[in-house]
Amino acid sequence: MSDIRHNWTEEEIRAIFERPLLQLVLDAADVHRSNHIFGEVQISSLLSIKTGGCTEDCAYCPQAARYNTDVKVQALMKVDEVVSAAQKAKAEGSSRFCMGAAWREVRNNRDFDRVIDMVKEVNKLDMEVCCTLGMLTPDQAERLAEAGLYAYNHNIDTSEEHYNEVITTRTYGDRLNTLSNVRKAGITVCSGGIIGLGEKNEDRIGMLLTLANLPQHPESVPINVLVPVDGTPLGDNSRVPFDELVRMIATARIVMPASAVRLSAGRLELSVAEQGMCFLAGANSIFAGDKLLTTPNPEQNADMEMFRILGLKPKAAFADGRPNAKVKAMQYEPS
Ligand code: SAM
Ligand code: DTB
Ligand code: SF4
Repeated sequence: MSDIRHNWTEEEIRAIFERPLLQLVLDAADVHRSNHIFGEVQISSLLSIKTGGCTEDCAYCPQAARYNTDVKVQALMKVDEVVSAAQKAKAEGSSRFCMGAAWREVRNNRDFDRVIDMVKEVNKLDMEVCCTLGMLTPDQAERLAEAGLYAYNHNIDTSEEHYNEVITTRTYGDRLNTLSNVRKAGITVCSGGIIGLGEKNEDRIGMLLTLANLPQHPESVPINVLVPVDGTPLGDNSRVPFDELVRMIATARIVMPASAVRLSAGRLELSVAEQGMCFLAGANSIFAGDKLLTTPNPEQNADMEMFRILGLKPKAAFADGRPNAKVKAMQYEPS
């Protein structure tokens, strides 16, 4: 097992990031092998439970109301529809089910009550339940934890320096605050970002520095490649070259050795060989299913074929334990 460090310096991370690519991949593979079962990949499914019409101005996002995209606004789904989607995802091999809402933040209203019911029902399927609903207060995080939420996704997206070029309607500090509320409630943290937003290498290094120096590393670190969507301010951005994605994944693997690094949005444009190199470089999680939230993702058959070709195996649900139970038990243990 590698040392888990929270005192990385920018120079140290830059020195890793700038290694010759194949050397970097080999080093990341070593770290990966000593901390994880090599070839085991977590499969997570996404469902957009409330789509579009969002008040925020995230420049990459097709769901922001202010941009003219093809996304159709859809009100919060019904609980039974969500449960059916989760059952289908489980039957297709997913161990985690992530529900996303195009909200700035959670409000204490009937919609939140319904999300709580969704969490309870999906939890009964023995899947790891995840939500991404925007900003959360400590009380809301606590309610989600009590309902059985396993993970909460809230991305920092980029470096603090580049953040204001991409989003102006909420701050970097707001994001970190939500992550801290999630952590305190005993829910596992899923947080990463996007490459291809017009950031420099310094910003990619800065984002990894922020994540790697959190008091506890996020259990999952999604690395998304921007999916440029027509009508958004970043719709004309060019695609991130594949070697830059590999470099990002490998560096994340080395600085956060125990975390799951998720090869997230952008897989549709990658060949099996390119994805294979990402797995070699330490990626050990994917989003499966033919849709992410609103944009397409590889078909299930294509992913099954990729698993066969590369000799990958799906990771079972709760293989890392049930942290809600663990945290609660620790809290009540006599000292
Ligand atoms: N509204 C909530 C929020 O912003 O936290 C949850 C949903 S939001 C769509 C979740 C994440 O998806 C964003 O933080 C961003 O990292 C990612 N994302 C959104 N649009 C994307 C795109 N076009 N390409 C890649 N990633 C994207
Ligand atoms: C994450 O890091 N990526 C997912 C999930 N967390 C919520 C979302 C990707 C969205 C891609 C654009 C879309 O499909 O709308
Ligand atoms: Fe809204 Fe989330 Fe999209 Fe930002 S990323 S516009 S908060 S749905």
